[in-house]
Amino acid sequence: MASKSPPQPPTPKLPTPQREDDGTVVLERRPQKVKPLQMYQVVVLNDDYTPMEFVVMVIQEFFNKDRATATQIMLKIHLDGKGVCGVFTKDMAATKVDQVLGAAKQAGHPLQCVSEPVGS
Ligand code: TYC
Repeated sequence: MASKSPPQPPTPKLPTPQREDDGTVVLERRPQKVKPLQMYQVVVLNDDYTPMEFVVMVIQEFFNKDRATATQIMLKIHLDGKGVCGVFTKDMAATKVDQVLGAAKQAGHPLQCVSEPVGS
């Protein structure tokens, strides 16, 4: 069955090229109207009680990292106090935070996790 094509973003209107007497083509600069999507980083925090192995498992499971990468990130958090596990849209970052906090709560660990806008 033929399905409807998804909605397309508006096509940007290009400035009309102006030709000077000497043949030079002048294009007016237009300000960019589409602002870049604000992305959010999911930051996991260190604590004194959550087992390292649990943090590695969480990073592997919810941030799709292999074991070696997850271990590196966990050790960075352990040493620096916090570390970025991934960068997402606002909704997806909130979902990741919920997943991490839910898994930690279920396992009885105090692991904390927040999302914050990238670049601020
Ligand atoms: N500091 C914890 C320990 O020594 C390990 C740990 C690492 C805990 C990273 C939380 O986000 C964390 N058991």
